[in-house]
Amino acid sequence: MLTQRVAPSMMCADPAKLPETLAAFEECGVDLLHIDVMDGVFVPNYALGTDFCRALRRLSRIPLDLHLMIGRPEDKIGWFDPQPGEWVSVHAESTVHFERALAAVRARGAHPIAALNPATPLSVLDYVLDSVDGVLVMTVNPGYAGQKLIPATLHKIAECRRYLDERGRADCEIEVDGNVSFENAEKMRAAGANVYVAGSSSVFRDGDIPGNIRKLRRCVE
Ligand code: S6P
Ligand code: MG
Repeated sequence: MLTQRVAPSMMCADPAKLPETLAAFEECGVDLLHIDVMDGVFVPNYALGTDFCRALRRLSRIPLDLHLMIGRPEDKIGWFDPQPGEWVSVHAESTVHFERALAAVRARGAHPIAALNPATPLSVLDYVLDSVDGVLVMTVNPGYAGQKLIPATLHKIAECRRYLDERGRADCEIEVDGNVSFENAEKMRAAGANVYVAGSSSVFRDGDIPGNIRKLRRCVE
């Protein structure tokens, strides 16, 4: 049985309130801090970088969950200095050296996660399954917070769970990212997800961060 994990999306956090937000996360037992790294090339937006990761490691003991939405990730993983126990997602669509990038994450003692855009078939995992600890199923197109769930991705989560179980990877985690509202989180959980990236649709909604985390946990426990 996989642990149900909550990973707030730091791109949605108010930078002016970072210390108190992190203190609330520690208090609530948040599992991972989701960091969206965007390079303006792989996705049409810029977001969070290496200095921000360094600052978070100083301010909090919660492991980082780096979501790399960048070209040539295999050349840049070291820039982020992934620490043992942290998670690093690499997009299958972002590199012709997918396995090399995942192996570079593993070499640093971090957890390699294969990230898939909504339109990307699960078959891209066929020859990298031994190199991953999890799959990040994007439930929106990457690039922005505040988008609407693409409904077909709910089936994809269920297919992904089946795909992994049939290949002896019941231990492989399924992370979901994009419009993880309270309502959608229940459906994602029913489909087989166990790691929830929580942004403007849940944890950062209406200001009550601890209340929102408790509510999200109730939806997925
Ligand atoms: C999107 C990014 C996500 C968002 C998150 C925001 O490219 O990977 O991690 O930050 O989805 O959450 P919400 O609830 O606004 O969709
Ligand atoms: Mg993300």
